[in-house]
Amino acid sequence: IEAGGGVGGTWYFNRYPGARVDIQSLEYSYSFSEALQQEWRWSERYAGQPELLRYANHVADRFKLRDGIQLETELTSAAFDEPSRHWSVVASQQGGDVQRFVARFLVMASGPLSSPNWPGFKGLDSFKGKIYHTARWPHDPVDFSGQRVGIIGTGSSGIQIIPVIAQQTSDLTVFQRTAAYCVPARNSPLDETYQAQIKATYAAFRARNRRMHGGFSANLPPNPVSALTITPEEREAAFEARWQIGGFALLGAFNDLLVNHQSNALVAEFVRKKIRAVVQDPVTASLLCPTQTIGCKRLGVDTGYYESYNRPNVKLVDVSQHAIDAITPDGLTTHGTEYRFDALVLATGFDAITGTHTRLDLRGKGGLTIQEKWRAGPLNYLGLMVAGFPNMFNIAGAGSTSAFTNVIASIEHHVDWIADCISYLDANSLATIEATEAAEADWTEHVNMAAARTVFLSCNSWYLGANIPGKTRMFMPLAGGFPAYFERCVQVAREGYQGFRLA
Ligand code: NA7
Repeated sequence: IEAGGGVGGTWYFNRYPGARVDIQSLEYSYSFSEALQQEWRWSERYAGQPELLRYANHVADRFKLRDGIQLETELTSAAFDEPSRHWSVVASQQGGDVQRFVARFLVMASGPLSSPNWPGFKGLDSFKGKIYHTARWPHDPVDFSGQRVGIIGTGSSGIQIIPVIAQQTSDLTVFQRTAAYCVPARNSPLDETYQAQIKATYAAFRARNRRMHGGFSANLPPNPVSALTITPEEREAAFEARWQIGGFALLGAFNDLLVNHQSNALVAEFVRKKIRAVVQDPVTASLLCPTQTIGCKRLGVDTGYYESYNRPNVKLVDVSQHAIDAITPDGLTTHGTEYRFDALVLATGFDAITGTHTRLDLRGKGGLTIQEKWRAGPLNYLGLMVAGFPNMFNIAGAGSTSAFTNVIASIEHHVDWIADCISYLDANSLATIEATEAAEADWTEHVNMAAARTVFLSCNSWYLGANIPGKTRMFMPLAGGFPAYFERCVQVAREGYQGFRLA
């Protein structure tokens, strides 16, 4: 059941100009078929959204998956029926037709970043011009030429779209609540020789990346040395070398940048220096320099983001001290000033990881709703299952490494685990599998502890649910690294699905 009008999920919906993956294409791709990974040819180091969508469509065609996918259909409710031990699922099709399904298993592959965050700005409906959300971008090209554009949000989506719109409009005003740390993508056409080299030993390349903390190489494996044990000159040289490589490589320059605040402050200052060197106006440069811990929000991987602010048609407005008061028919007001524009872009992100579940009428045993279950945070076991919701699996959900890693590696791992689990149940004539409350409590503690060992709790991020007013603050993804997580899931299965009740 797929809400979109085509396959591709995030790459179907997030089709804003400049949308691009932040992990190298050769890594951010499926490994389950050697034929697929040999035949697909990536054109860029970091594929853009159109290429990623073509890839998703190619996979759907190549493996003849389309007959099993019902597009333009939205899951509205799902309830576990205890007597029959099946899920009753209701979905609505575009046009309003309601469809009912009965399913033994419910696999929530609804994505960690799929429910857009539409902030409840006062007066949003009164705006006379068009409003666009990066996560629901129209299919027809949007022409901003000659228009004054306002954009709210400077996360990964904002920092990708801003440089592109800046070239099209006569006047772009960016409203920034939190300055983002960005690292250069250094995107380029993918070198054919390099692509051929990787393909010659693709299985080994994938296996090596799965042993990395994030399930990907970040262009260069992490350096197993503390940032505090070497001279300032050596440290600067290490940061600079990784800055030149681009992407997430920078955070691998030392092994304690994300666990030690003193080391973290050093790399944060390194990036601030880079921002000040690029942005010519000192006031704008200072507003663009983030003050929070680096890495506790996902880094932006940019192409010309900071440079955009040197253009005469781009203006930055800080809304960190004084929030946006209201959207008006002609723009917005903040701190007593009205900013006027013809079109408004919301790059305001997502109700991440749990947002799609909690917007549904999802009921487990005894009619327990997912909203009640997750009132104090998204309890789960192994990120895969929730006690009280038998036979419901989550893919890349809360409590798993999820979007904290190369999400394609995480997805493949989950899909394999779930497929093996269902085969195991069938082979042993078992009808249901459900996480026990005890295993769930232990796992939730494990997820909390893993986050507590890092710097990730020190700023507001979507990982913590802090971007959604009223959402319970809890670090949702597992920060303990992909290899350990992978191994734990395998071990649980090997030992007869420890921590699960099978019946
Ligand atoms: P993000 O990273 O959540 O960024 C959303 C941005 O929108 C961020 O700068 C927010 O500021 C800003 N925002 C959200 N609500 C408001 C309000 N009410 N007022 C002003 N500014 C606001 O979402 P993205 O789509 O950019 O990226 C999500 C992930 O997709 C990314 O991490 C990658 O994994 C891919 P804030 O920082 O909350 O102060």
